[in-house]
Amino acid sequence: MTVEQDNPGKRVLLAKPRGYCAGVDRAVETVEKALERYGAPVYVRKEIVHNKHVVRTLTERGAIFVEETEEVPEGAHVVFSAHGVSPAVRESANERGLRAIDATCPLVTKVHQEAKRFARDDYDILLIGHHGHEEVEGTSGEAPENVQLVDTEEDVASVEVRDPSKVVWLSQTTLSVDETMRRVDALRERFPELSDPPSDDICYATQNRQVAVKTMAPECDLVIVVGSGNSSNSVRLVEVALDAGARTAHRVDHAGELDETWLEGMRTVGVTSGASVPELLVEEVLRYLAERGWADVSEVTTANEKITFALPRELRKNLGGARE
Ligand code: 2E6
Ligand code: F3S
Repeated sequence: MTVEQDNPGKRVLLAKPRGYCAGVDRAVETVEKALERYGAPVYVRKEIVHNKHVVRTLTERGAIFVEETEEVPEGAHVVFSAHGVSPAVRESANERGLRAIDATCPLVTKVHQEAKRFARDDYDILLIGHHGHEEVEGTSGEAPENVQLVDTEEDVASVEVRDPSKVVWLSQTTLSVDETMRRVDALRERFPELSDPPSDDICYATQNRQVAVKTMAPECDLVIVVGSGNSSNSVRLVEVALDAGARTAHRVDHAGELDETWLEGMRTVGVTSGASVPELLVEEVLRYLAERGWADVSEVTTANEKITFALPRELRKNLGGARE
């Protein structure tokens, strides 16, 4: 049976932008360059980015992922992940004589600077984000006395501030834009003088991937989001797709997790991927779909990203050797 007879109208809409953002690209390259320059092993505190495939590949090349700097041998190189660290983590690494290389995304660092600035001006800071996520732990750690995490609706109702005229909200970089604005509206009902952040905390990459998936979702019977389960921005893409009208949406780490039954009776399948996802994993999903009759792929482009970030300072230094 030919593809056409099998199911006319089978098509794939492929979101663009999708996959690696500038911060992830820089963080992954940081570990690769550190391995090249210093040799294995290079220690990495937490997952460099929230993607199983990336972590496995770097482990194979000699990276050792640890939960805390205490696990790193004294004097060794340690890379801080793209999600950022609190000053307490930096101090602990310093005390142990570790040679730290900071792969924190510059857009996360920007939120840290905002937290420090508002704390200096003695504001109460309501940080919208997900409980337990490494990024909010790092940002909160910049001003633990001033920052309170607002995750759920219940948190909006229970949070208390010292002076309602000196309150600002900041956020994690990888939240759903719409969901965040709902939290802000609810917070503003309680604190009408709530100040906004000086610039967007939800980063360009998170926003762009959500706009792309929102654009194609109303036409999709199924949206497949490639990304790991602990990747906040990837998980948000599933929610955004469903909110925007996709009939169904599923997240998979790789093509091996796709389920044939999801495709039954479907015509238009949307595909996208989170900011920490190598394109190779998307290509495997497209191959899986093509083998089942979804070979007609059209890209839905809502932005062209050009942004790149320079490598961390420690790796930009020219050692005068052949390696640079
Ligand atoms: C660092 C900061 C923001 O879980 P989350 O979406 O935050 O993280 P990743 O690693 O999946 O995405 C990239 C990233 C890194 N986003
Ligand atoms: Fe940075 Fe946003 Fe990527 S904060 S790591 S550019 S998802």
